[in-house]
Amino acid sequence: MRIENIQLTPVAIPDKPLLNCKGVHQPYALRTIIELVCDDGTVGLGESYGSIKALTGLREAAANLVGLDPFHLHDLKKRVWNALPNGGGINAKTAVADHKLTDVVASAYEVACLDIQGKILGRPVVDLLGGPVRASVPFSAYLFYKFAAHIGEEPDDWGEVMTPAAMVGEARRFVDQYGFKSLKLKGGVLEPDVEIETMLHLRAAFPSHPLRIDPNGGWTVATAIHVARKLEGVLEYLEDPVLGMEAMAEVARSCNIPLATNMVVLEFDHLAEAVRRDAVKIVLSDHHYWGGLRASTHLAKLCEAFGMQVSMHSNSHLGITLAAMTHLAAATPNLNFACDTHYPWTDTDIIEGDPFRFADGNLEVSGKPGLGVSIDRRKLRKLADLYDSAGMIDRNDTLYMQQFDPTYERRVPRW
Ligand code: GKR
Ligand code: MG
Repeated sequence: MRIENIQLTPVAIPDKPLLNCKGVHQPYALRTIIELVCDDGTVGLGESYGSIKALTGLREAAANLVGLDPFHLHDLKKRVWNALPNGGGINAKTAVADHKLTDVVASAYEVACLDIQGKILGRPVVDLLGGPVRASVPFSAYLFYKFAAHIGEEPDDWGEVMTPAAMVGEARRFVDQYGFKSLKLKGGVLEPDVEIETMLHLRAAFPSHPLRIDPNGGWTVATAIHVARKLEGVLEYLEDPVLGMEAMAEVARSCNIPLATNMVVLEFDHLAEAVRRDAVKIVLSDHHYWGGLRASTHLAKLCEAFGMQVSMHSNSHLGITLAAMTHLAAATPNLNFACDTHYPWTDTDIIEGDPFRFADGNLEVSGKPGLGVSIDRRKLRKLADLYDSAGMIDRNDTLYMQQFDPTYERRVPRW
């Protein structure tokens, strides 16, 4: 059995004006939907970034994958590396972290190959990763400060969330609607003391929910230490308070909260330095750049060996990604934290049938062959048309923020 044809469809997902330390989410988040079609008609699905560099890399590698046996994942990696000799990163200059193009492309196609393998064997992807260690996977509410509306639009039904009290309202809605039992706040947006107050309000309103805050490196070392000391005993972990391994190590030495990251440990090569400097206690895995689902289980094993823990990172995404995350989380024994997900912020999907529904904050692991999801062609067309009409090829939260506030400057750290 061989891969015969590769379809790549860039899509634009309507998004909300969610704030982070670099600006505000634009009206659309970009993704690429991947379909690998085999000579026997089996189709493997994947989902990856939609930035122009990622899309171009996926396109450039596609021709090299024709003829690949979908069970031969080492060959897949070799073909991707051969197709992209100049590699490079995928993110625009306005991002604060970058991911290697070869890792991103190999990861995206690996998931689609595993979907094919599962379909051929009649087994869910979780079984290809060692089988489930849990029947359902806990996810965390992902809280954002937000503007009421996009430029030129009416307020969305979440309204403006720019105060500690309003954030408790947002969290309440997530908890009531989806049953999330863990809360993560995207920080680095408001004055650090207001963000501390927000966490304290959340603690008072949800006394038994584990809490985290992630300013994406938006704080100086001094600010991070100030925040960490105020929130000792309140947070389960503090995610990327500062940029860079040395700065993370300094913060880690000065507080009693474990530090987590999806910004300083992005590749296997970064793990050794993180361990040597004792800079992080928790690495956030993400199958979109760690090399796919199998490599992400290897990351978890390495973390265990080094006495670190693993959690799971998310960007704006659709249901194929969520299905893959759920299989991976179900097959990762030492994943002891609720996974991040942006999915509830996305009011639309391209999968057939109903979108995923979190129950008690959890998703059941599908027992269907492969990832257990299929594409609704009409829904895919709609988001592909949106991509064509949106005229966006990259994410730029800073540029969009300047439409709200022309004096806004991108500064990381900001506070
Ligand atoms: O969606 O604004 C956002 C997040 O800041 C996202 O871009 C990050 O990649 O959620 C992510 C994180 O944990 O750093
Ligand atoms: Mg993060």
